[in-house]
Amino acid sequence: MNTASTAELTRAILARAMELYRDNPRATSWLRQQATRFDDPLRLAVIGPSAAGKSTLVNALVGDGVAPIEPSGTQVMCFYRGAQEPRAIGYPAAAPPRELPAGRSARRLRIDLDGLAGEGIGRLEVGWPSRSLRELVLIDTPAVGPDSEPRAVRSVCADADAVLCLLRQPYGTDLDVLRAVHEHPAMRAPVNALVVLSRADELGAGRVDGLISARQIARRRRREADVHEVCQDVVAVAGLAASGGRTLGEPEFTALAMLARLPKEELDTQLLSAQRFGRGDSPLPVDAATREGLLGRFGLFGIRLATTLIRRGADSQPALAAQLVQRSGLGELRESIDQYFVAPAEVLKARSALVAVDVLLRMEPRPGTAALSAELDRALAGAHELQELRLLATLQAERDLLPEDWREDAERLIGAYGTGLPERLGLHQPSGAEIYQAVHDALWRWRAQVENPALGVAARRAAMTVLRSCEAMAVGGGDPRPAYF
Ligand SMILES: Nc1nc2c(ncn2[C@@H]2O[C@H](COP(=O)(O)OP(=O)(O)OP(=O)(O)O)[C@@H](O)[C@H]2O)c(=O)[nH]1
Ligand SMILES: [Mg+2]
Repeated sequence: MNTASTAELTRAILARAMELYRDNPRATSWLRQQATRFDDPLRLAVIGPSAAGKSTLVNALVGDGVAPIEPSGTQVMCFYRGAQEPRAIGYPAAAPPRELPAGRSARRLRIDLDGLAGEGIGRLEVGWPSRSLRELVLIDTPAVGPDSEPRAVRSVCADADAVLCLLRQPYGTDLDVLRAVHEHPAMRAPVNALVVLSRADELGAGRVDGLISARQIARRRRREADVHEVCQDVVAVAGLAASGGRTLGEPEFTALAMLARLPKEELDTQLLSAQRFGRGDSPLPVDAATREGLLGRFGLFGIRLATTLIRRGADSQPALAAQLVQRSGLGELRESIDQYFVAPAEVLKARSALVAVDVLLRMEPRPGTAALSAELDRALAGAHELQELRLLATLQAERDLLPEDWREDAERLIGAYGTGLPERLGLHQPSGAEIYQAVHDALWRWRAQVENPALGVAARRAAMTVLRSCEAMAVGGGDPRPAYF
């Protein structure tokens, strides 16, 4: 099955809106922007309160030191997109965009902001060569917390198709930020938000095994109703250790390996506090400037983790880098981003465009908007791919909604492991006949569940969505006998 139907429907609605507002240049330009966004990769905003670790996580995801960029000390929206060469464009609030000198050295972005001195900057666009930016545009955003105006929260998310909301505490009011994101009626269903328990090492009090408990907290939280209502998944990530791992240099590995050779108790004592580790008269066999550098790049926890991993056998720079990425939780976060955002990117982008048209119709009503608005509501409510995303989130959170075997079958059929026919059917390079048989079997299985009186209402509704996915496969799978179904 593909997502052409939702995408086509969206393009048609955009075209109708364009026609409706053809005499309004501001509205037309807004609509044109929405249309061109379809060709962009999915835009993912990293949001959260001050010092939550947003810029650090952006670096971890990009794999280089690109954030933060703060012209004259102000936080601005900063977009990172894939490019052949480093480049940067500043968008002053009241002047034309300006190209800024930008380059790369020692895996860091070097950017000259002098050309913007004294100007209020609206946003910055950075082009950066990174494999991770092929499928995503990442947005580093100014801090918003539970005390921020909902309008401020929505403005940092306005250009995003999906959000990573960083929280330092698993409980408390920080989730209110996500509630504000979902305030728009069309945004209610949380199909485009993940919560990241950032700085997860601090939840585990800095112990090397503390990340295990942070991960358990994340797992528990993702099943709780207040969280499930606003996001699809909760992942614990120690962002500083992750970004250190992704950008680990050979000299850093050498310094960490020298530390790892010390007797464990001796090193542990020196790692009790940043102050002790950084001391000028420290007995450690690594000079003060290098230690200072390691502290800034990895934090105390990152150094503890890295030296432990080296002792346990990660004895080369690539081995340690890979282990740091995995242990820090970044690997799991990437998997969630792939599953929830990258795989259904087309649907999420279509959804953003529909919501944007909806906003315009509400702000600038005129004859004809009511009919288009009704059509748009139908599109948002009826798009089957969106229903699949909602059901995936529900099945993740409500593990006992369906019996385990059925749940796994349902998750696969609605696209949890990929939206192509073989992935949905769990077949490797299937023949046409195998596809036909598997779709046919799935249809009968799920038709029976829809009518199964032993299931509750919610479970039967879930079964109905799965059945619709099976029906779509039957029609879209190239079967020459659709009448059979
Ligand atoms: N212990 C620990 N510290 C972290 C982690 N991630 C970031 N930090 C530290 O937290 C501070 C803030 O990190 P940033 O990445 O700048 O946070 P931010 O959310 O972008 O901050 P603002 O943009 O100023 O709101 C820095 O001193 C980081 O070194 C982490 O995973 N663990
Ligand atoms: Mg920042």
